Amino acid sequence: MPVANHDIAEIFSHYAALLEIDGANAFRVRAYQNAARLIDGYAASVADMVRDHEDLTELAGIGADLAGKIEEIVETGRLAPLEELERRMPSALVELTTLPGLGPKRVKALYDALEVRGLEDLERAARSGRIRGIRGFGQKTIDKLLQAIDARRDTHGRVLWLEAERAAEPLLKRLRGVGGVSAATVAGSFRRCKETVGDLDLLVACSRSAEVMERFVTYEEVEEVVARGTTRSTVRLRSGLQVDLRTVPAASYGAALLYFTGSKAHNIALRSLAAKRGWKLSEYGLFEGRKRLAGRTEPEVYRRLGLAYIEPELRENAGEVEAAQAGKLPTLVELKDLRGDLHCHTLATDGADTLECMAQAALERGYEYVAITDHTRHLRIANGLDSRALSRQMQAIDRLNGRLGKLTILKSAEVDILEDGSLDLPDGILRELDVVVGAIHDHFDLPPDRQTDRILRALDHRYFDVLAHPTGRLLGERDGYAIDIARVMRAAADRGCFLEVNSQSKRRDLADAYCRMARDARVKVAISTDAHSVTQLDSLRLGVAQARRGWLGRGDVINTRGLAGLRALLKRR
Ligand code: DGT
Ligand code: CA
Ligand code: CA
Repeated sequence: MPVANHDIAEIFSHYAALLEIDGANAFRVRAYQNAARLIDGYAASVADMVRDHEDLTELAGIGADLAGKIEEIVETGRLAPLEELERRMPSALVELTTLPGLGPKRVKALYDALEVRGLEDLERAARSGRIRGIRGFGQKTIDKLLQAIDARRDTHGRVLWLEAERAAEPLLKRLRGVGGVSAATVAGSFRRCKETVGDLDLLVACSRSAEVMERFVTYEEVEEVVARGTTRSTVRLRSGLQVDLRTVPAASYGAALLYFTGSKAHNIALRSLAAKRGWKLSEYGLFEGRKRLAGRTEPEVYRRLGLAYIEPELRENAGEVEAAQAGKLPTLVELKDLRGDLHCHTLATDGADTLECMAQAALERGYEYVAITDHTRHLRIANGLDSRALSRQMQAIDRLNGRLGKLTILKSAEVDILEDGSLDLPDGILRELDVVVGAIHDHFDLPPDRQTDRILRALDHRYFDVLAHPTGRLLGERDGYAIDIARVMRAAADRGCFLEVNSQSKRRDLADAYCRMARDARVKVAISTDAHSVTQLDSLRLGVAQARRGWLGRGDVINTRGLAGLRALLKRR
């Protein structure tokens, strides 16, 4: 199997992180970080390029040294200098740097002074008070660290949805290739499109189970066969992810799919509904005594129970069963409803592709519009644009527009919301933009009322349109900043502003419950990718899944409008 771009990128970013802890030169660290981002977002297979002896130094930011390292990874699957470094320093230190208040320097200090080699050591050192002796570690910092360690433990062993998909796809393909298999899919939390997935639940409809099981347990990524049966097996993959496989005959596929999609709470609600009629619902079907009433497909089971079909994203027993009974389920937004993307970056700041490439990719995806939202000057690490640089980009957009078929590039920026709630660019240039997206990128620790006021002040700005990643959470890394989200929503509704549903796998921000709150507060959302490369434009489906989990319909989402309709919504200024 050729090495995937993503794997090369992970090795580089891991190497960069370890180098940084080791105190290496900042430019060197940056070079590996940039290379990781570039390769991860690159559309063609870098491994194929190596195989075809293409010149890797043609890629932006890749010099001869990096090119050599890429070749080494592609050819050997390893990187010798990284392994050398790992002999001196535990890899797990990298994870520690993602905890709040623990930069690379502090992690190194803890390692040198207290031999803190990972999360467990850190927790012990923090609880025992030994950490107090190290410079910069006051009780407040320690309390925060302990909280973060707890949060980490909660998500421990769960993976982001996108990682789960990456693990599932080759496995599904493998099982679909077995004779007699009529359907194979992933059920469980994955099918419900939760942000994170505990394990994968594969379901296969087939006539010959034994062969399917054999193909499953001999999959090359399997590290351990945890349990093996004739219709049910569990394995652990090399990545640590567990996978359950269940095989069923085609006649009960629908009932089994329903059962293994869950959630458990949803299943229980359905089962009690069946029981009220004297029926029994199980993974084998819906039965009256021994007579099967339904089971081949999911819609058939719902129909027989007197319910409208409930989409997997809604199956959390959060009112969906009652709504289905009353015929009051929302018609959920779909990917094909979206007419464009309102948040993406280019090479001008921290994106990996040029304006032209991003626009071309938007055109290829059939969009009517795409907003180019590069960062602004306050965000130095992303090379944020000042007014002059943004003006130049706007001129470039003017030159491109009209040459890209039906696509319109919207002038925009992801403007930093400064600590006092003012915007990072002067009104003169904000006025020229088609859409103003605003975001918080620093001072995450303000007290809740100040953080909320900061956002409200930004929303008050006459040119403000969309609040990007409204809570700033990063799944498995940090909670969102403390804000009064209900107040933010009321303010957005009053001012005619919009909230973003950010599609990045790690963000999924707004959370599903907040999407639902937004709908109740009559605030519309923009489903956007925040893409930093052409390939990331495809994560729009994750934002759609998130909006669906939050009960949002097409009408709740501004970028389901055509260009004229969108402009009308943005017109309040
Ligand atoms: P996860 O893996 O933690 O992200 O969450 P799920 O929802 O995928 O949970 P999992 O893998 O334990 O089970 C998959 C589905 O199987 C679950 O959503 C519903 C069903 N299920 C599992 N255990 C039970 C149970 O005890 N009762 C019922 N009614 N359903 C169950
Ligand atoms: Ca699961
Ligand atoms: Ca499971």
